Amino acid sequence: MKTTNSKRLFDQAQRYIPGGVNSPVRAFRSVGGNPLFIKRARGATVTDVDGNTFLDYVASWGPIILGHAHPAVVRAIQRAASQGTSYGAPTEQELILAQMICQALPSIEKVRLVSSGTEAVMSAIRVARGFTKRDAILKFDGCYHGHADHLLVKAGSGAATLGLPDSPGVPKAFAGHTLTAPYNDIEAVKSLIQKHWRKLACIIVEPIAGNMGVVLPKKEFLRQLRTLTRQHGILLILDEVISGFRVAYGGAQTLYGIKPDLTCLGKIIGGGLPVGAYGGSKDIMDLVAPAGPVYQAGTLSGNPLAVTAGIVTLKKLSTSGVYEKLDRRGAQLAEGLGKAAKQANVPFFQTRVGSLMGGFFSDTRVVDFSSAKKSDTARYAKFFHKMLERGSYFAPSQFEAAFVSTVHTVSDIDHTIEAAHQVFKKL
Ligand code: KE4
Repeated sequence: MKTTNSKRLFDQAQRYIPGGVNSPVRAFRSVGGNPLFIKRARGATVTDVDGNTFLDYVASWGPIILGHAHPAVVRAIQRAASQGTSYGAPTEQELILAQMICQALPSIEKVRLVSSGTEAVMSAIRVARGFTKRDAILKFDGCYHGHADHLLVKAGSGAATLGLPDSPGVPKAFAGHTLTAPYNDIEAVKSLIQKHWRKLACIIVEPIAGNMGVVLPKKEFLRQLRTLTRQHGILLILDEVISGFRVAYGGAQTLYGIKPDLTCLGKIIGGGLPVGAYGGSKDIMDLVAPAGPVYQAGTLSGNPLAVTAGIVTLKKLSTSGVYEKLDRRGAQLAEGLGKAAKQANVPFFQTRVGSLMGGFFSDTRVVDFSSAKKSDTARYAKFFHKMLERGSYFAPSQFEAAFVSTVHTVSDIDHTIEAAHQVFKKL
């Protein structure tokens, strides 16, 4: 596969951009080799600067649920751009998107739009601290909630991939307010709450963990979290930046019937443009400036282009049958990969909710970060490159997710499965 242009650009980029990328996981560090520079994308495929086209299962880490350059999304962005790109003033579009989010997720009575998932989580935690007047937070090992200082404590995703669970530059004092527990370990949560509940403002969790690979919540785990937090006046924050509008129109909270105090969103609600959001009950969200004293602001918050792309995307997702179709495509891919692994006698532990899925080269169940880390990441790296050579682009890290979109066809996925049958035999 010709990659000379990507290589040339990567060499140059490293002179001007740390690691040559604007987000660590893109650098292929955990799978080896050089990142592909993408030139364009359309539908289910991306094409790199050397003209190689791949079926895309990265989906820009989640946002591209309708496929790349969806005509309706592109037209809407073009129309919005012709009326200006940013005003720094309220617009009707922001009201429409806020209403759509509140209608989709009944736990959200009021929502604030920001420009990234990190900003959404950072702000939600600040509101939780302001509301409870407590300082400590509890997160789960291997969950990633963006790169705010107090969250880079045993984070998943890029931090785990780079082996920097406690990133330099995070003052001990900041990390000191962050308690951590193994994902799915309710007993560990109980003992931490017993000791610290008086200072615990919130527990933040990915209802379906997507940053240590995809790890599903044990039955009752989320419900037990909800009960324990309610008993101790601790707010429950569901970080649905990945799962929101991905696994269901109402996110994982609708799927699992959990009513959080605050929800963080991102990715899909911006239709591929920079966006984040956090929301919850009126009495909590009315603490946010200017309604209340908890300060949070943003030059490009509610940007007209991102909001327009988000509105069109959510409108498409709200039509009936979309999630059933995403689930069918997800099942086709997961079952195909599972069969290929089985026929090649390769241990492959799979997880899936709808069009969000993961696969670990592990012969044991993966239920948390320590079991995820036991998987054979070297084998994953080989899988990644061999699938790339055969035209399918998966996440360049074992600690990420795979996604299918509404425009991956049955034959696209069959093509990937055929490649997988060849690849698993060579792992
Ligand atoms: P952003 O700041 O990257 O928009 O969102 C942070 C974030 C928050 N919460 C969850 C559950 C997330 O998964 C993320 C970001 N996800 C990673 C990939 N798993 C972003 C990819 C990257 O870091 O380049």
